Amino acid sequence: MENYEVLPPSPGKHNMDNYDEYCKNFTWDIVEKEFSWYTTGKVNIAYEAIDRMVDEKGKGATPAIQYYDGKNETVVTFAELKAQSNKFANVLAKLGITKGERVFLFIPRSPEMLISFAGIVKAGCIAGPLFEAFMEEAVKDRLNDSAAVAIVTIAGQKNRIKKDEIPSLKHVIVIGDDEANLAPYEISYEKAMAEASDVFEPVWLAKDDPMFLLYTSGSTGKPKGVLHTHEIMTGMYHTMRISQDVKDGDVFWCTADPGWITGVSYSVWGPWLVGIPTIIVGGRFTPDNWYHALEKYGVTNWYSAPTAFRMLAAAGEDAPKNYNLKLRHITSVGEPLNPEVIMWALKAFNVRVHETFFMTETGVNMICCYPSEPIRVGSMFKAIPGVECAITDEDGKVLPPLQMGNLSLKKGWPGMMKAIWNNPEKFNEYFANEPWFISGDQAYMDEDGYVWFQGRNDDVIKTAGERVGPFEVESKLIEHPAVLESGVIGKPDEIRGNIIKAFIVLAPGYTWSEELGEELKKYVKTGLAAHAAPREIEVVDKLPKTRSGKIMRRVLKAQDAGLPVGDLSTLEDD
Ligand code: 6R9
Repeated sequence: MENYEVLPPSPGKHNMDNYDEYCKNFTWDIVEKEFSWYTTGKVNIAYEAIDRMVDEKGKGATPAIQYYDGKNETVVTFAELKAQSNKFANVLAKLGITKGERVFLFIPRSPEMLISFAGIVKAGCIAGPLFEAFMEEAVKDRLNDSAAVAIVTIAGQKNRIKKDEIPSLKHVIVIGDDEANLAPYEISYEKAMAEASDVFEPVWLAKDDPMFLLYTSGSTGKPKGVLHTHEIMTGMYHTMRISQDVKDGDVFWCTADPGWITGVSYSVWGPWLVGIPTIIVGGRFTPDNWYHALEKYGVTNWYSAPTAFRMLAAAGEDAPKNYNLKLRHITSVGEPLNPEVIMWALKAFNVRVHETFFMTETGVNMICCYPSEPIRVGSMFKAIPGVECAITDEDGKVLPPLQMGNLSLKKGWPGMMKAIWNNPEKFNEYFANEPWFISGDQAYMDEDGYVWFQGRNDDVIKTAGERVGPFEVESKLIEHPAVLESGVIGKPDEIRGNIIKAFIVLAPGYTWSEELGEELKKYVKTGLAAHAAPREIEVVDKLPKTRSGKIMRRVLKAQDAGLPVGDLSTLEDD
């Protein structure tokens, strides 16, 4: 057991002050009772998160969206969000789009992104949020895999949607375009919204009807569509209370983009479900912009990521002193939280940073530290009440304390993915050791049940908190005529956690140059997505491979770190 520092609980009152008792008495029923469907049987998250806030909870005039682009601010109240999302649901209905059909969102962070998301879900359709940095191939793959019928986008991004290559796609709804520029299949968002009625009865569903489909990367193959249901609202509500510690009067800001799971659960739906506004800060990240947003809104509860904290720390410990901040609870997700970040936050804000662990597949926070409990620096604490965590071996056997193994969660919590779109084999892989959901992460538990994260079990890369599959980057690189073969790894980086590094074998007739390197980076950036582009490229004569020809990325990683790689003359089996 390593040495670790212990930080005492945060001062003040917290939702989990009676941790032991709360855990002892917890059943999901306690959370479910908060929703109207518990008695009516009529389910739609958009009703619980929006309409009900207006109709039953007197929150019509409360802001639901506070959008700030660094200069201008837009506020959308719950009453306006109800009306606007009704309009958008009517736009879809008029197009003949019905329950269960896939409608994608390809919009930078903005009120329109959230309004259309809400409208899609209210209409009983499945929303497909896409990160705005995706380029045409990434967009095409996701729309084709899910047979999407419509997509909402902005004028500046519509050229990345190649409708001719997406047979299922019938409609492209464009925000901010001149009507003269619209193709016959394109619809002006503004015009359609102006013409639509603001009255719409939510399409009533069952708890396990699909709500959204979010594509995420694995270590092999193209990104997989993780399907979530309306039941995720129970997990969102629960974790907004216990993990994010949100109480009446709190101001909560989750900095994640709604194109990723943290954004969907905590920048969009989580705040609405507990009746508070979501704060959306548009534009580019700069320390000044973020500190300014924290001050402007008087943020008390802040959810962000280690890379962002490290970037802020790099701007200087004293930088926050220029701002009048009200922070009292900070949470972090997406990558390991290094002790330096926790120490920086203690100095800069006099607030601890609390780990939260979850995945696209788990939907909501699974393991987290609470403000009412001491922090063992480096540990993620324990699974939330209602979820059981264990460290298991290859056969699903639960391992004793201090043994490293698979971080596993007992299946069946509200918010767990329902399916991998069109890919039951992949879905079943997660549950090969029933009743455990296998995360793909490695961890151990100490004697007191605290979970200590140790890293991924596969080749998935976390760069600046974003999940990138090496296969996608490798595939893109070998499409370039200069690249014969490629192997892609995450290389440890002080700020970003990892950066993407590509090893390439050049095609005959090509020689390496700085220009070629730049060209290849740009090639991935414009073909796939900016965040997936390699920051480093190294030319090698050949790549280490298994007997069946699979690239051994673990060997590349070890070589790159200057670690022993074992005897490479012995080829490995898969
Ligand atoms: C929410 C999100 C999931 C993977 C996960 C793990 C890593 C998430 C973490 C963490 C260390 C934490 N991860 N939280 N690693 N400490 N607190 O990031 O979802 O993009 O699907 O990634 O992120 O490796 O398996 P997603």
